Amino acid sequence: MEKKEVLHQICDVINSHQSFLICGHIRPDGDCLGSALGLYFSLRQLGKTVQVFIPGLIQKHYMFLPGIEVIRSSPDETFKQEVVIFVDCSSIDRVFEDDITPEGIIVNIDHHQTNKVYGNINYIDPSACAVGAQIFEIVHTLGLTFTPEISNNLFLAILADTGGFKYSNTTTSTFEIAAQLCRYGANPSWVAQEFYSNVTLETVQITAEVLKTLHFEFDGKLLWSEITQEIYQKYGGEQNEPESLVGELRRIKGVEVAILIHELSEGGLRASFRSRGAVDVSKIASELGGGGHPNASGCYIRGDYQALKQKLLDIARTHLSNVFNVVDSDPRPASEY
Ligand SMILES: [Mn+2]
Repeated sequence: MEKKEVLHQICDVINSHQSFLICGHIRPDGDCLGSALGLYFSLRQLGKTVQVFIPGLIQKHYMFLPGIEVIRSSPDETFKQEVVIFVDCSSIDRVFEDDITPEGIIVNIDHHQTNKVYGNINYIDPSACAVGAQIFEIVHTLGLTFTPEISNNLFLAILADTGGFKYSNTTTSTFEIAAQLCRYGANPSWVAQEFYSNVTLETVQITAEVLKTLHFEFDGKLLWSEITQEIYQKYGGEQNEPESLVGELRRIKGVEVAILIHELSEGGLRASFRSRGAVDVSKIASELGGGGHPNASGCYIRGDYQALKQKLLDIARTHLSNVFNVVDSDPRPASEY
């Protein structure tokens, strides 16, 4: 279906219903939060009844976002919505355990290639730099006023998912939308200052621990490291997770794939994968039950941490050997590079 047609379908559903539940994925990132809140203020402007549900912890450096206080970390059982709008969620189980589909018309707005197309209406656009850019189109099509609340939230969504306009998903349209948002009252220096320059000391200390133990393989093309529960416990827990650290690891010259593995307190692991482009890391994540983009993906698996870590690394090694035609991996300590 054409994008214009989907946009109009979504606007029709919005205009013809009164109560909405907006859902974002567990451990939300900037795109998820900014998109959900930008949409929240837009629906409120239309006089709709709206709730926002995003499970799990929200990191401290997002607390400046207008409307952040309306987000519920558990669903309100008494709320009966007619429409559920998922933002930035490749599958329903990113929000609801056991993939339980909530009541109502399901609208799925996402830009992940690996999206499971689970909605009654699906607006999936892998060419969109951020879901925030897709919400921009919706708000525009609805003919609403872009208030500073909407504009700052959508600006953060785009800033976060493009790595500050640095990643390959940054296009002419990204800058056009960002420019429009600034015209409508988004304040880029304020958003950037709040977002990038409010990390806790503990976050920096966790970063330092991770950087002490870097594992290079394949002649430096693969770099992986881990954050164990021991590290988290030493530095105030997972709310101090260094969010963009895996992206920093990818910056090291020669690194094609960077992997950061987090040990879960409940047993198992969560991992983020970043690629420079040659290796499609969404395929690695998919093999582990996760998903994402070709250059940025993730997975979450319960079980024995050490065993899962080895499995994950073996899968990653296979993908790297396929791309680079290297049979032998060459594990060397970081000091040799
Ligand atoms: Mn996103």
